[in-house]
Amino acid sequence: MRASEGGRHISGAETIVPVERLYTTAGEFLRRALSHPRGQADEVYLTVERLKGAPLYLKTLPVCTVNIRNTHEAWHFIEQILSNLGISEEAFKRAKEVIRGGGMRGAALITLSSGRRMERDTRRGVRATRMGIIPEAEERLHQLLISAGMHPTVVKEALILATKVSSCPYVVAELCVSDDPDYTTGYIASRRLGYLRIPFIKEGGVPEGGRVFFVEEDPDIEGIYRYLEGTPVMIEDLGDFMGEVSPGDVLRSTG
Ligand code: WAQ
Ligand code: MG
Repeated sequence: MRASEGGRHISGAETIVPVERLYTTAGEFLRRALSHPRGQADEVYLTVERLKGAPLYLKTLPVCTVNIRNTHEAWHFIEQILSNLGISEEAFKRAKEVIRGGGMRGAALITLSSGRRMERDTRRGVRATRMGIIPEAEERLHQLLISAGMHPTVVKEALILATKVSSCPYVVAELCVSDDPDYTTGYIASRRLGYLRIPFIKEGGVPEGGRVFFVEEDPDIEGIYRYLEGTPVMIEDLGDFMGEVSPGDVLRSTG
């Protein structure tokens, strides 16, 4: 689903569901498009297609929440952790520009050392699509998120997306800030570190957000698009949920 108002991106969502859940899912996506905190859509596109080929089955990244108290601490932590993952200052600066600018429907691809933008269309970005979760794992995830006090839909969808993206060859890390003005927790995800939730990644009331996928220096762009946009991925199992961790502990584990 993608929804816009006067050409401005409002909301997007994707999933893979069994045929009998199509009606419910389409209704939920439509409701989301029409009651989004970013504004009311005046155009909504729903695309439905049968899966071509068998999906890849993955387990979600392990999840933890970094104990952060304000936006300043959040960005200080992000800068350090990205640097430990081999991401240059240049690439970090470019990523901040993308996220502060907002307005993209997809993610930016930024090379980790020279900090170059690699998307075919830098206004749209690359969109991770064709990913879902099998009903049994979804039920368990839902219970886990509710008892951890996390937003069940937002975190479920972000974790599924981050798990697919982190499994893409050439992607080293992802940085995400919601474009929902009231959702102020973001994350960094990578194969090495898992899914690190970062509270206070932005101030409340800010409608800008975005995603950056940091990629190796000479990436196979065709291959990245084919995998992220084309290859179906289903979550079939859940990684650990580890609660809160201190920024220092995470940094020491990567430093
Ligand atoms: N593929 C690539 N980029 C996307 C996609 C996608 N499927 N969906 C959204 N984006 C980009 C786009 O630029 C959006 O503006 C930006 O990401 C933010 O999207 O554990 O809700 O859907 O509590 O607003 C993080 C949850 C939630 C953290 C992130 O993102 C937590 C969120 P949103
Ligand atoms: Mg959003």
